[in-house]
Amino acid sequence: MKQGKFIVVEGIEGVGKTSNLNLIAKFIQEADQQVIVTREPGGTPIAEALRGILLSEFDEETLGETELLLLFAGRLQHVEHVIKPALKLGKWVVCDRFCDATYAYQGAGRRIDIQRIAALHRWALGDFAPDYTILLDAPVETAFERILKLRDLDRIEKEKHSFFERVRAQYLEIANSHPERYSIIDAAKPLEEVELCIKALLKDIVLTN
Ligand code: Z5A
Repeated sequence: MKQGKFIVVEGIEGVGKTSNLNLIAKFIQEADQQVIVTREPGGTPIAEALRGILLSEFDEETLGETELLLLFAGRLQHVEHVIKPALKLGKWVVCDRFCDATYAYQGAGRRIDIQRIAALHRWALGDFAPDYTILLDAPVETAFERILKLRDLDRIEKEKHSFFERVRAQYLEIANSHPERYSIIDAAKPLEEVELCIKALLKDIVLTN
């Protein structure tokens, strides 16, 4: 049986992660591979319940460290109950966000020490990691213009502009430090152009597997 791969799509809100997930899944299916599409926070009943807590507003401040613990609690459920079993069956897994989102949002955004995040990450997941990550990158203004046309902002999205500039910068730093497992796509371009870039990238990842 051919081994499946774990592909993650990252980026700030509104860059088009959700819009492009199905395109990626379809491309993989057309290469005769089985694929599941999933997301973080979420992906299992418990992790989806934790997502609800993470994105909701309470009459009590949600500490950055609490976000961090909730995220890794949900992630452990997701990895053990969904991602690893699918990979074991030879399926590909396409996931909307994963651990690098935590380094970007809770690390750079909330300013939690990266070493503390890394220690929790190792404790929870060991060396389990995506095979490939696609970073959709666009200016914060562009991304928020898109979101604001669609819906109200959730608790995290109500953070200041500077928070999202730090998140975006951290994503770019991670991607530039790991060119072997990351591609950066300019998501400020029209969707059709972004789709063409993703398809070109997938040809390398999927068809050479
Ligand atoms: N979070 C965290 O803090 N730490 C973590 O470790 C993790 C997550 C995993 C939920 O994430 C929150 O959790 C998120 C980070 C935090 N909150 N914040 N802030 P999420 O992934 O569920 O939510 P999101 O990023 O806010 O998703 P989104 O709103 O669905 O954005 P998107 O998926 O990137 O965009 P989209 O839905 O595909 O597109 C938005 C609109 O733009 C839509 O109308 C599209 O048609 C349009 N679009 C997309 N691409 C284009 C292009 N290229 N041109 C023009 N228009 C476009």
